[in-house]
Amino acid sequence: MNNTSKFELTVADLEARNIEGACATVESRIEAYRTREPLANPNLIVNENAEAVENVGRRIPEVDEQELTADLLRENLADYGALIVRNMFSNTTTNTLTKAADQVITACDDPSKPPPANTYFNPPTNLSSIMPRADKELGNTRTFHRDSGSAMCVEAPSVAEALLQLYEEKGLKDLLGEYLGEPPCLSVKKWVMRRSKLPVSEAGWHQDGAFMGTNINSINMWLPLNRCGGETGSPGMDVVPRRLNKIVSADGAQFNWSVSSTQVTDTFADNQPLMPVFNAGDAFFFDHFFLHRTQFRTDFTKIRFAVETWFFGASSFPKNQIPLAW
Ligand SMILES: O=C(O)CCC(=O)C(=O)O
Repeated sequence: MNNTSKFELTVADLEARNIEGACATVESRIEAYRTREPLANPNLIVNENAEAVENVGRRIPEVDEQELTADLLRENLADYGALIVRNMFSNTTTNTLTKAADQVITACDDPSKPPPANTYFNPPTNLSSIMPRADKELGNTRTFHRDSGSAMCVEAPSVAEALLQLYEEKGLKDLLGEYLGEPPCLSVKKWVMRRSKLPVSEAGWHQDGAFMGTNINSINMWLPLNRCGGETGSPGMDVVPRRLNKIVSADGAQFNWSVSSTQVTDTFADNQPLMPVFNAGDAFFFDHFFLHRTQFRTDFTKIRFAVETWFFGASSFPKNQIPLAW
């Protein structure tokens, strides 16, 4: 990316944002998709009927921010299923986001005692009406996040709007639009701040397409906020380093959208999982076919914070993940 901006997200800037204004903006982003349906036959980046991609090596490629282009992203996802961009976000920005993630997740901890509206908590009023089964679905989604040590970014519209500004200043809106072939949108459910719970649960292998559907174009940017993965003592991600263009069977798995550890070991005998080391501010890109889980081992000692942002094509999105306009 040659137009990389030096934009930093500071706590002072974040907390100076207009709380009501941010909330109204996020509400209107959600409304923009209330009646909008995805195309029945979008032009898909990954074709499920294509021949399986030959394995090009057991690694996840890495580049610097300056090297990142939509073509490079496309080539690496086509060959390896993922790409790590090193040092994409500054320490100031990751420190601010760590505080934000901690505060947002804590604010969502006890639904019976919501805090007064503030920078880190002010959920849009249309969240329950936008969900397919209104309050039930919203309640289930929030319980799922609470149990997983995560919270939806839209619970804190000031944080959500600050993230969108950060991404736009970084040139990501244009770059991801070029990658997706049309402007990106985001999703209420799959835009998440994470604070890992220790110990980590083992049963987490999944491809996000298993519950989003596969008639979509997607790109996830997973942004670790502290050093993690490998032998760092803080959970990163376990990943199967290859391009997949189908959903792997859920046989023997805990959920119908997950994949058992035995299945991973047997199916990918030549492509055993990797556990990359990530630094705060790296960006890890992959799509809805990439097979991964929160890194599993029993001896983690350090919590890990992260922001997970899924982007979709403005007309090739999973309606069940509650799209919102960018
Ligand atoms: O943060 C994690 O540990 C899991 C993230 C994940 O599954 C995802 O980004 O799809």
